[in-house]
Amino acid sequence: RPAHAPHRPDHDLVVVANRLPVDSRTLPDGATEWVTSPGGLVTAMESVMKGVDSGAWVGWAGAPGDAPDPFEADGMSLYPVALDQEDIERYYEGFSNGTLWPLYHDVIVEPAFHRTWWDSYVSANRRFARAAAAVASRTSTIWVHDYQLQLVPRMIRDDRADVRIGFFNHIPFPPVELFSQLPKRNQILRGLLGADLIGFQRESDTQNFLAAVRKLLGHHVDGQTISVPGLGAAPMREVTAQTFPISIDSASVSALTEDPEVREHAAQLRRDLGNPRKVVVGVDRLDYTKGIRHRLKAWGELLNDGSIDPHDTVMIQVATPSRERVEAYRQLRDEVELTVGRINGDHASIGRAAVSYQHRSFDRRYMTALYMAADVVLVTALRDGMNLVAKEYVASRPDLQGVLVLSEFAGAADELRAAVMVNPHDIDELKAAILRSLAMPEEEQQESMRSLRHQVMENDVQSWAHDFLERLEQSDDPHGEAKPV
Ligand code: GDG
Repeated sequence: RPAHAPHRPDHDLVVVANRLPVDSRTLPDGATEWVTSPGGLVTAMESVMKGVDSGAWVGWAGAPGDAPDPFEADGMSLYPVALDQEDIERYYEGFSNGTLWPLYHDVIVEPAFHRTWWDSYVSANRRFARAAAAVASRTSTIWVHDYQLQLVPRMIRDDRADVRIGFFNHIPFPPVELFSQLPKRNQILRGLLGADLIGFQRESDTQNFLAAVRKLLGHHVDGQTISVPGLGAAPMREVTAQTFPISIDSASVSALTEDPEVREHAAQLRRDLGNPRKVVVGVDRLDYTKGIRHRLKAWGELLNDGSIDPHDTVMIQVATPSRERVEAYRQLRDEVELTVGRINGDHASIGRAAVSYQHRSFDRRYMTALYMAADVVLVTALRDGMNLVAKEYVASRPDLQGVLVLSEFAGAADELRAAVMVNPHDIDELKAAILRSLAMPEEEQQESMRSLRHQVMENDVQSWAHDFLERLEQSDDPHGEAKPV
């Protein structure tokens, strides 16, 4: 389609995601400033793109209105996609975060649905697809990310039959019994099946997707291979669904713990808290999937029971602001802050909080310091695709100290078997797990952390991306010839 791109740039890898890795922010003098955008996807892909010769990233720059011109950052080309206020309300806050997000996370809150949201989802997906197709060369690989863009693989395929297309779903894929509730469910499945390879976090996600394709579309599925009938006279295509558990840039997180300034931050943090005996930490986007309320309930009860002494044990909860215009997130914030207020009202002393609650984001170095200062990290998600915080904590403990409490409902539970596993819905079990972690002897901590580190250091985000892209290369050659290496 030369109309889109008279001079098609030659990118080896084109990443398509809802957000660019940087957000534009307009300064008071009208100038534009670029800041790293939040969330797990950007954290993961940023380091992958550093290893690619000619990488492009297509995504939204985080502000409504016209898209800024394409620009270069960190050695890659960024192609902003425009979203206006209505797109943001309907495509992003609406269908993506009001319909898909709760439905894909086990209906923890009730999904809402409006047909206008769907229409906007379709048109926004088309805009991302066109932008990606316009910057892909004949030998490019296009890698589409996450639930906001599930129609994009098929839309690109319709436009550019000559490129390889991968899709990775960062969040869970629900059981077919839940997925079936989704209006437009078959369009979503067909959208995804435009890809050659569809990746999921956990084996259960892959199996749920395969079951949905079988039951709802009636396609033939053999192992992880789906036979997708071509349109008209086009031949049958083979699409693979496979599990690729995402990870973090483990070596660089681990290396940060050697940095004198980061070490000093960690020490200062404990001093600022009044040198408590134990520090317990939670780090989450303020999202109802993360189980923050369950965690606080358990913590509050432990203080009320007298099982924890607020004079020697402190909890820090970092709750990074997220989706603040979506009603369920406003409600969650109110409930969390009410609970924190109550706990502190009952148990804090002047000058020392029982729960130090931080509704803001910190830089990466400070986050590492926080993990280094944490005797226990609580990951109590009610449902989570993977949960990178769990892996970051492990990578931050080359000293082999510290205990990870991990929900079995986080994808990370499939790999991080040596953590203290919990069902966060069972408050008594959660309380017992916290007490056990606080009392765990050093040798036991070492043993568990050694095993966790082995897992996290061996399986980093670079190997995740490598495995995915290598598998994608093995899919049918779109040109019917060997691909130049
Ligand atoms: C989605 C899936 C999946 C948090 N607060 C701050 C901060 N963070 C960083 C964490 C971590 C990332 O954000 C959050 O990643 P998670 O994996 O915990 O969760 P989601 O944002 O929900 O991510 C998730 C992920 O995609 C990747 O596939 O694991 O299941 O839901 O890296 O450290 N970073 C900084 N300051 C903060 O205040 N710098």
